[in-house]
This record gives sequence, structure tokens and C-alpha cells, in this order.
Amino acid sequence: MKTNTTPYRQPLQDEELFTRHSANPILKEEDWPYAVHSVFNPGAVRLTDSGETLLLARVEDRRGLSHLCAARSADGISNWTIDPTPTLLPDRESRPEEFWGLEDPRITWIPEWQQYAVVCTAFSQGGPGVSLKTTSDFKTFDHYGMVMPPEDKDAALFPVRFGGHWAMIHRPALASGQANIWISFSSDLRHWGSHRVILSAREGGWWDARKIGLCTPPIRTEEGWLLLYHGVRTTASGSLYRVGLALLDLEDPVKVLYRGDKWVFGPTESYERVGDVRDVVFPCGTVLDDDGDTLKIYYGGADTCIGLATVSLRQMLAWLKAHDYTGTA
Ligand code: BMA
Repeated sequence: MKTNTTPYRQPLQDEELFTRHSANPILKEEDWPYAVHSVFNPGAVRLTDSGETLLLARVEDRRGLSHLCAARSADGISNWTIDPTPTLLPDRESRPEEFWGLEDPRITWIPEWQQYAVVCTAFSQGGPGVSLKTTSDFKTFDHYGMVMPPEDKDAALFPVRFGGHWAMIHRPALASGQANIWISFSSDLRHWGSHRVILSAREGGWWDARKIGLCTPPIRTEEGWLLLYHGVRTTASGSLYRVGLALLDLEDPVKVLYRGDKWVFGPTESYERVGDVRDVVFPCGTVLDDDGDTLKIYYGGADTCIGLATVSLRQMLAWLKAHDYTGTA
């Protein structure tokens, strides 16, 4: 087992990999063209036709229920054009799994179908499960229904098949309260099997003890699939949601090559620390800049607004190798 966490060789200050945009929060409830309570946890993608950045935000209304709404921008930072009405509303009649709303979308462009997969949380009367939809224009959607039953969330599809099978990362919760990151495979996107835990929550005092979940869809790099995942630390005054890194094997994503020991991004700014749920940064989408290295990370701040941070892919990979600790103890 690799054990390279030696507290005595730590530098005095941790290197900050992520840079927050000075215009943060880049989108807020008041920017919306219709009455909403909060906007957060957006999926993100660079549209293949126009090159625009599309965010699919989770929008919560004053009933407390969420739907999804698209915002488009040429630079991914400003001048957002927001759909004038909800883009994807839950439908209690035809899709009962969406009874209490749709939350936290993750978007993957699937070259084989020339379509986008939207994987989100469907809040059913039986609890939150994973719902899969496909679209080519973010106007009309095909609905595959609930593909992972409750309680399960924090899911995303890989853009390619492995040995003929599609792969999905997701986060079922155990009755004990422990929640780990799993991978499952399917040949038709409706029936899923070969379920395996790939990352377990750590134990004891770790920042990612007991509960972890995928943040953004896996990012393909030359060295492997980069995962941003959140770790939840439970404290006397509530939960702290922070972000860590792991790298999966390119050909066999069940294999974890590296896992960072420390978190790389956590709530420090007022819009991340104060809101409906305090002390939360919750990324659900990324867009890679034309330089092939700068990654824009879109995240929810305190379950209230949308923030943007940038980070170098190269630096994240180098950091992971220097901070690898795949153990859980
Ligand atoms: C998680 C999800 C997220 C939310 C986070 C913090 O379980 O429900 O939507 O941002 O909790 O409240």
C-alpha cells in the first residue's frame, strides 16, 4: 500500500490550485428572467455547434422544488442568455420519479450518438435516485427514467464505451449513512450491473470521511480519467462540502491510479459560506478552454448561487501524484 502522507514534510502553506473568478458569483437568483428562489449546482458543456458554454442550472422555487434551466454565454463568464421559462420541468404525471423535482445535472457529450446525456437527481417519493435523459438541443429531451433507484445521486456517464459497455459513476447511500463512489455498466443504458465501489469514503477525522460523491463528469486526460469528488465533513455546526481529486485508468476505469490526500477547493468566500446551506462548494460541470489545459469549473455556492473557478489540468495531475494516498484509514 502507498503511504506517502507524512505530516512532518508538509509545506507551511498549501498551494491553491483553483482561482475564483473576480465576477463571482457569476449567476444569481436575481439574474433569472422569472421568479425563483435560488440557482446553483449547474451542469456545464461547450456546445458542439455554436461553441457557446451552456450551463444547466438547478433552480429552486419557493415551494422548495427544483427544476433545470439553461443559460448560454459566448465566453462562459458573462452575458448569459437564460431560457425565459424552465428548460426541463419535472413531470409528476408521466415521470413519477420526478415527483419532488430534478436536481444537480451532469452533462456528457456522447460522440457515438452526437447527443448530450444529462444525468440528474430525480427526487421521487421513495427518495432521490438517478435519472438519465438525452438531448441534442437542450429544448427537447428523451427520458430514460430512473436508472439507479433511491437512495442514489451524484452520477455521470462516461463519453465512451468500455468493452462495448457504457459506464456510469454514481453514489448510492448505505443504511449506515456511509456513502461511497460506485461504477456500473450497461449495454443499453436502461439495465445496469457489474456494480463496483471505486472510491470509499475515508474514516475518522479525514475531510472526506463517511460521505463522498462525484462532482463533475470524468475528464479524459492522457494519463487517465480525472475525477473531482466532494467530501463531506460533519461538524458540530453542520456539514462542510469540499472538493478532492482522483485519477482512474483510461482503459479500465474501475482502477484508481491516484487519489489526493487533501481537499483542493473548499468554501472560503462569503457566497460559499453563507446561504441556504452554509459552507458548500458543489461543482457539477467543467468546460475546457481552447488552450487544452485551463479548465473552467462551475459550482454551486452555499446552495444559493453559481460560482466559477479556473484550474490547470496539468497542475492538477502533478499535484495528484505528489499527494497520492489511496488508503482510507
Ligand atoms: C447534497 C446535494 C446537493 C447539495 C448539497 C449541500 O446532498 O443535495 O444538491 O448542494 O447536498 O446541501
